[in-house]
Amino acid sequence: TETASEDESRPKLIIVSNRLPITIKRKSDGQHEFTVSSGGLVSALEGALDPQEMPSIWVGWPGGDVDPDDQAHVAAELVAQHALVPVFLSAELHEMYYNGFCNDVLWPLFHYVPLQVVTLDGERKFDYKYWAAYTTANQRFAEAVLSVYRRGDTIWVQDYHLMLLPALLRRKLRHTTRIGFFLHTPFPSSEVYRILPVRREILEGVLAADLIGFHTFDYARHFLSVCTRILGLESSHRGVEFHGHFAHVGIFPIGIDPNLFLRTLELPLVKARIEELRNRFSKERVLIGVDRLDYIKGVPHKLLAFETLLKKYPEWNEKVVLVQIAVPSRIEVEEYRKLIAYTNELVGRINGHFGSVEYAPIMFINQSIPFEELCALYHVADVAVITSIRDGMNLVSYEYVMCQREKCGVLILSEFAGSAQSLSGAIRVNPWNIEELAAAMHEALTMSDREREVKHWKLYRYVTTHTASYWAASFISELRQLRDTPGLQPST
Ligand code: GDG
Repeated sequence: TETASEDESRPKLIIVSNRLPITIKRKSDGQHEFTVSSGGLVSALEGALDPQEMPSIWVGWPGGDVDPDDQAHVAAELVAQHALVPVFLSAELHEMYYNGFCNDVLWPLFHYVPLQVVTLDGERKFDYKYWAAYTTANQRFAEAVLSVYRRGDTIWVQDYHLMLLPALLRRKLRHTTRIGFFLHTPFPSSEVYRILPVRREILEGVLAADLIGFHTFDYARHFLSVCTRILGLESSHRGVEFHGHFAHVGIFPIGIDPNLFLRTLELPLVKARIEELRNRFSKERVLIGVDRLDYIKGVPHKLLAFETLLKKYPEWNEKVVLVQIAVPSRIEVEEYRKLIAYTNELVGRINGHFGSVEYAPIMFINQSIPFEELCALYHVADVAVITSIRDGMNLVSYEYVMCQREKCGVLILSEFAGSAQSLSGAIRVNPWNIEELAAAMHEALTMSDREREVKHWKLYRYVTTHTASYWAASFISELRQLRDTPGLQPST
């Protein structure tokens, strides 16, 4: 792997995200073991970057607690072996920055869940101590970026955790340094965004970037209108000027790595598992749901609609199952614990009512499953059901399509997911309309072969052309081309 120290002179791309794509484990002999994870962003960047043309380095929180005595040599090893630069945060700072501000203030608000004044235990949701932690954490990231930055480097900041970072960096870097920012969540309408007590600070943080990217046209439009209404700035569809600096705004819908799914389905182990699952479900049709257990994913809506399907269309009793993978997520945040309790109750109620010794309508898997198992399940499922009440994009919808070349399964997709803007081959639903959602499940289960094929190929064409590496490559190339924007001095 190319590292900064091997070739200090060549301009590089510095990627910054909350979490580094790595897990660190301390072995019994005191040494550290690193496992690089293969998340969506990792494969997107792998496909998009040519290390010969531009080496890259990644800055982020390495996860867990690394003993302060070990930090220096862990950092040295990570940089040298993997071109990863760790930002160590104390457990307390991380808790307040990540759970307190990112996941309990920004995340709900960006998904149209307004802030509550107080929580059940009497604590305020928006508290300046969380905001202070967010500011401090962003400063730590800035210091780490600056420690590896060399003149000519390009910087790409990811997501809502780091919205102050563009401005913090800009203070120290000349204006010819290209800084990009991409938001993976929705950006809400101004009437919701304006609730945020630190709405100006967050906007000013992001506006120091040269290029601000969103998944969809609507998110970009909301952002521009917020700049006008809250900061009183003039904007055009191209972007917005703030303190003599022009922040370009662009739409870059993310995708997946389609070949990863095609390759995985060819593995003998996965083929064998598909056979097993086919036998297991020989008498039942299968609906599949795959979600982090987050309130934005609308899992209760899905369960209620499935219950309505069984009630209103009794012919499906004992003939259909819903396999719901619900990966536990952010369990330190109260809202997520309430969601787990409610979801468990619903599953119990529905299985209790419609189940028998031979049959349980819902298989609720409240844990993460291996990627190979996920692909096999996608492959055998007749229908995928995505009911997000808001979702920046939703990659599960793309992944299901890639695993359905043979069966041409049906995709039921919430109109509140970013991916609904582009996946016109899906049955699009409003997840709040439980009756309509149940009817869509029935429609999907009874759709003719011909219609399924037509819909599938529409979806397939989109997913295979709008890939993750296409996303990353277009963002980076647009960011770098801004060098040539008239009025800006060439970078030295
Ligand atoms: C955010 C935005 C946006 C899930 N369960 C298992 C598993 N997964 C994988 C899926 C998929 C990923 O997790 C989830 O991605 P999504 O895009 O659906 O959702 P978020 O995590 O909320 O991501 C979202 C995304 O950022 C990118 O910009 O699309 O809107 O909210 O890849 O396959 N993977 C394995 N086992 C599981 O049990 N191996």
